[in-house]
Amino acid sequence: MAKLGSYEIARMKIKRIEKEIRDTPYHKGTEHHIGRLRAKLSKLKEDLEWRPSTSSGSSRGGYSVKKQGDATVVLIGPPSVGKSTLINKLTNAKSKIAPYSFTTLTVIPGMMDYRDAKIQILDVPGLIKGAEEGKGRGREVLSVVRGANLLVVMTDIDDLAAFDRINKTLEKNGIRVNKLPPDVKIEKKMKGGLQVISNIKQELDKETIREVAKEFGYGNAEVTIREKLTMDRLIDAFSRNRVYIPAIYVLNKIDLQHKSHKHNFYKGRSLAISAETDTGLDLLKNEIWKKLGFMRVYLVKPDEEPNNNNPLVVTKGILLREVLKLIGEEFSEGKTQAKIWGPGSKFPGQIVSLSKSAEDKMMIRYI
Ligand SMILES: Nc1nc2c(ncn2[C@@H]2O[C@H](COP(=O)(O)OP(=O)(O)OP(=O)(O)O)[C@@H](O)[C@H]2O)c(=O)[nH]1
Ligand SMILES: [Mg+2]
Repeated sequence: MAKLGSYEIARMKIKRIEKEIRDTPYHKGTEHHIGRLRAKLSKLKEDLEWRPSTSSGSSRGGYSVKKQGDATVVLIGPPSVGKSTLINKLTNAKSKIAPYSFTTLTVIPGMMDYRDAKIQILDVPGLIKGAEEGKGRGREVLSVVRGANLLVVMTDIDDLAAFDRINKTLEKNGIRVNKLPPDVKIEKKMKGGLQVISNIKQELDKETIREVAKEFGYGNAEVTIREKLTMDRLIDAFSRNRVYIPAIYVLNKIDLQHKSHKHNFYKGRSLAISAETDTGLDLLKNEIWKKLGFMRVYLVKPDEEPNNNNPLVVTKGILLREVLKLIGEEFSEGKTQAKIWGPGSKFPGQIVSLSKSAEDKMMIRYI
């Protein structure tokens, strides 16, 4: 019998704990036991990520693409749903298209110019079942996904179930889609044991929260909770490998929709497009822009009338002070206020402090 590597041993441990969790009925009396098992499981999975999998062989090149532009969008979905067709339409990329699966084998980057922003889009190999175990370059694809600012999850009208399948794969890999991180602050202390502070009544009992914290190695810490936690969110709060990424769901090939009317089911949840006939592509670009939280401000030079000549792409909620920082030191020196026109101004040329928020299409002259 072949000797088991540490990867296989860890996977066996994971399987065993997963079984124990399945076999343990969940109620108040077992809650902290389950909490501990879940924490153990999460830690084991974290460790696995840093080890090479023997089953997927050595990592080949092509998967570490430099992030460029104002944001990076990763396009994922099952094989042959039209990912490459779409990236070729949205960007300058020339990704190979073919009527069979596994046409794209590495990461193909493209750049989309949209509303003065440069948005990088990455076309990756199709995600298949078992991706997290390395099938179909799955682990490499998932690691590219982790670096994304936004995911476009794509399938076609013949495989509506792919959305749920892919969501599960992402979840299993610690990738949280369209969710905010748990509102939990963990402060390590030198002594004093574990303090759990919550201003809301929690359904989980404090003992469970303490057990989980301990399992993650926090013996002395202050844990401040500001949301009602489920067990999943509690584990997420302590796990270091979680990422929180927004996503858009796209259903392709609606030009073939006579084949199936089922996609109505996904209306509201997904955007229906045809990459081949360009249907819905403008809507998709707008959705990408919105979901990235982008907006534009216009910088007005001291000697100029308000105008739209110098756009700057920024994210919503940014303060005028932060916009100034982005422009560079030589411009920001000595500037303490701003004169603004358009959205956000009470009247044209209003003078405001730099702690004001910027608004989409605001014209700004720093003074
Ligand atoms: N009818 C129709 N066919 C499409 C559409 N988009 C892509 N296709 C076709 O679907 C097939 C697969 O397209 P690709 O763009 O190569 O798909 P992919 O998702 O990149 O596939 P992999 O790289 O193998 O994962 C090709 O024959 C395309 O011409 C569409 O909107 N409508
Ligand atoms: Mg492809």
